Amino acid sequence: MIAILIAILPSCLDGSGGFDTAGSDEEEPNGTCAEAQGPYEDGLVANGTFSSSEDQDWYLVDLSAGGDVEIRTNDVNGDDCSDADPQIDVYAADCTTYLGGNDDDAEGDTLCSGLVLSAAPGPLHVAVAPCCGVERSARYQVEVVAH
Ligand SMILES: [Ca+2]
Ligand SMILES: [Ca+2]
Repeated sequence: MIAILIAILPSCLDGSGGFDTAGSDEEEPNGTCAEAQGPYEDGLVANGTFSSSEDQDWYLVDLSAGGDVEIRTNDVNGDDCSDADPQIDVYAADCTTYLGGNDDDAEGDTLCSGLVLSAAPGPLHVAVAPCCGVERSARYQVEVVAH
């Protein structure tokens, strides 16, 4: 059993520094900006599940300082996010000002998503949803890190 666990561990690490299964669990309903769960401090790590192709999961992060903020999804399944194929979209405090988004990472080598944007201090809304309308039920992890 120990040997099996050791063999599995490396697959839990992704190219952006790995992940920690600690963190907040997603709680439905969270399908709109008004229902965003939080507020969380930056450094949020949240573990969620897409229950269908229509599932949107919104999170509210209250940034204590302005500057560069990285929002990314991590490969929790050891499959380069190919199961969840999560898309990230980021909105300002008013829920309508679009700040940026990403589907597959800029390097194109995984279906995990990630972006860095310059944000002012205050609320940031992060929507995570399965890309492209394909029916999915899959786990993902989203992380918001201020630099
Ligand atoms: Ca969900
Ligand atoms: Ca949801």
